[in-house]
Amino acid sequence: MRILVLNGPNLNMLGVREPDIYGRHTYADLVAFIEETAERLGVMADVRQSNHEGELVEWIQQAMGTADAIVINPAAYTHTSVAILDALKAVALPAIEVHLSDVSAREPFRRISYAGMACSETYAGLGFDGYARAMESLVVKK
Ligand code: CA2
Repeated sequence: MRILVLNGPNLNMLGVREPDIYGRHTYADLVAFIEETAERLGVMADVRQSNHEGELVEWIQQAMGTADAIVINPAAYTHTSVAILDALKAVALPAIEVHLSDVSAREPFRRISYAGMACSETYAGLGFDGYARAMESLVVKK
C-alpha cells in the first residue's frame, strides 16, 4: 500500500516556534516518525511538505495511479482552500485529515475545514500520533 502524506504551509517550521502549540520536535522528526510508522505497518509512505497551495493540488492530482490513499495536514489551507477540497474529491482516493493541534479548541476560524469535507476521518490534537492513527486506519480499511 502506498500512502501519500501531505503537509501544508509552515509545518517546515515545526520545533522552531510556537512549541506550546506544536511541540518541540522538528519537521525532520515528523518525517522520521511517519517513515518509522510506515515500516511498522508494512506500507510505503511518500512524505511531502509545501508552502504553496497549487503544489499541494498538483501532488493530490498526481496521486491518482501512484498512491492508494492520502493523509493530509493542509495546515492553514485547511480553513481556506476549496482548491484542495476539489482536488481531493477529484481523485476520490481514501483520505484522512490530520492536525497536530486541537483545532476545535482554538480560534473559531479553525473550526471550518474544507479539506475535511473530502476526508473520511479527522485526527486532531494528538500531535505526531495523529499521523500514525490515520495510517493505521487506512491500512485496516484497505
Ligand atoms: O494543528 C495543525 O496541525 C494545523 O494544521 C497547523 C497549522 C494551522 O494553521 C492549522 O489551523 C492547524 C499551522 C502550521 C504552522 O506550523 C507551525 C509550526 C511551528 C511554528 C510555526 C508554525
